[in-house]
Amino acid sequence: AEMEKSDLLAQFKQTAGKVIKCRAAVAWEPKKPLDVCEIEVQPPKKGEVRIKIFANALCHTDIYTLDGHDPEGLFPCILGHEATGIVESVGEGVTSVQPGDIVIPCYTPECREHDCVFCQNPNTNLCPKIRAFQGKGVMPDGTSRFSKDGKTIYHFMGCSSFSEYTVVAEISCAKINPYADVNKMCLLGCGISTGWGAVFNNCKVKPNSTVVVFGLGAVGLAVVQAAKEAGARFIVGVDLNSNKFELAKKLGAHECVNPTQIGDKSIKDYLLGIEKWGYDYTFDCTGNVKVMRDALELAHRGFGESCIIGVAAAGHEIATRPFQLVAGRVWKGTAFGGWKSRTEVPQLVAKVMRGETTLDPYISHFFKGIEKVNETIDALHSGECIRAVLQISEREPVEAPKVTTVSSHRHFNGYVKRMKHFSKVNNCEMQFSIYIPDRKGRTDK
Ligand code: NAD
Ligand code: AHE
Ligand code: ZN
Repeated sequence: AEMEKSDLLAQFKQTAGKVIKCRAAVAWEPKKPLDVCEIEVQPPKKGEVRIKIFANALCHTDIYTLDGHDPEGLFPCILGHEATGIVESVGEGVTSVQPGDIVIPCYTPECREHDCVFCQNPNTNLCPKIRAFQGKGVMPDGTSRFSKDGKTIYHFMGCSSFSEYTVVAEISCAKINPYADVNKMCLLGCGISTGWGAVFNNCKVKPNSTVVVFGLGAVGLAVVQAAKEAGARFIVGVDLNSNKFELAKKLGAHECVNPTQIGDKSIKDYLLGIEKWGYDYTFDCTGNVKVMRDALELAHRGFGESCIIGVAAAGHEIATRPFQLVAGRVWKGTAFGGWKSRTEVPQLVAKVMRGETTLDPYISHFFKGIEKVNETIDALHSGECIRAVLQISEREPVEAPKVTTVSSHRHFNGYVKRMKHFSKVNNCEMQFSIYIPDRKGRTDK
């Protein structure tokens, strides 16, 4: 917290406990441009946190809800769920964050209670503590913190980050490194984390495996990037838009194919022409139920796994012949890549800050000012966009001590990492090596 300019913290002391009037992008009804207008944001209640938003990237799911495809979509609402911000004030009983902390609001919370069978299980992140309220567009006391001229505006996915200020539950608030680049790390609030986690957590992709990724938006590209990191030997990207192929190849795809450019062949026959028995892992990152079927049926006979990441429109259902599963294929899915949000999102931020992976290629568009919000939507529709980041408030620059990874080698059930940093004490760059043993399980991270 001491990292922020003291005048910002002083300003937060002034607004704490009071209604804040600020600008937000309101979705009054489906399929209409967002309306940037002044709203009122109530102070956080018990167990809640009010956040000043720095940056928000647009995810396809925001568009899906705006376009009226989400059975849980409520209007008017404030969309946005891929963001960074700074805690302005906290409600009663909040202990894990304080004003001045840099946070990523997460649509998947983590209550960490001893009797939460989900938080206590290392194999899932689906903490249900506030899920029903998130689906109804309200906070856990059943009411909204947003209004305009007395009219209630609903929350969205427990985040609503297309606003200068928002209120989220404490259990949805991942506190990250205060030196993090907030214009970049917002991407870890959804799409990229999801793609990485589908590979590392849900499928646990093995070295030397074969992978097909349908849909090369940010989510699919993150799957490609993670599959490459996991050591996959053959990664195929599939998209109707060939503009996506260059980046997919840069991130690790060995081959890219456009189903509209393979003559009369179906994409399934085309891909089975390369790997006769199918692929070890296939991922749907499109939300199209026909693609989901192809993805499942392209999983390897006997042991292939197909992971659904895409979100399908209301009323759409998946289908396949049960024989496909009898023949050993596994159909699974992911929510937020299986990451336990408050625990693991800060670790993903750290991984990026150490230079072990990168978010840079995903940011194809950057807009300054909330009034540009509809330009992020136009960008995502244009087919040229991977992620459009909207800077909602500028953060004072903070000077971070840089520690980056020089090399990382497997060594006796762990890694030896050589790191470098600039030592102010010695006034020169210095290197050191550390040995990090493997984690035994997700819970001892
Ligand atoms: P995006 O719109 O940026 O990318 C989707 C890509 O799929 C585009 O490149 C598009 O050309 C391609 N595509 C569409 N139809 C296709 C088809 N029939 N065959 C091949 N390619 C096709 O979207 P995104 O932000 O990357 O999100 C991808 C999907 O993942 C969306 O459905 C989104 O709602 C969902 N999502 C799910 C989670 C989760 O936790 N499960 C998290 C984030 C996003
Ligand atoms: N409201 C939709 C559900 C949408 C959905 O499946 N959402 C994904 C996240 S998309 C992020 O961009 C998810 O993780 N769902 C788990 C959850 O608890 O919502 C509907 O169909 O009702
Ligand atoms: Zn999303």
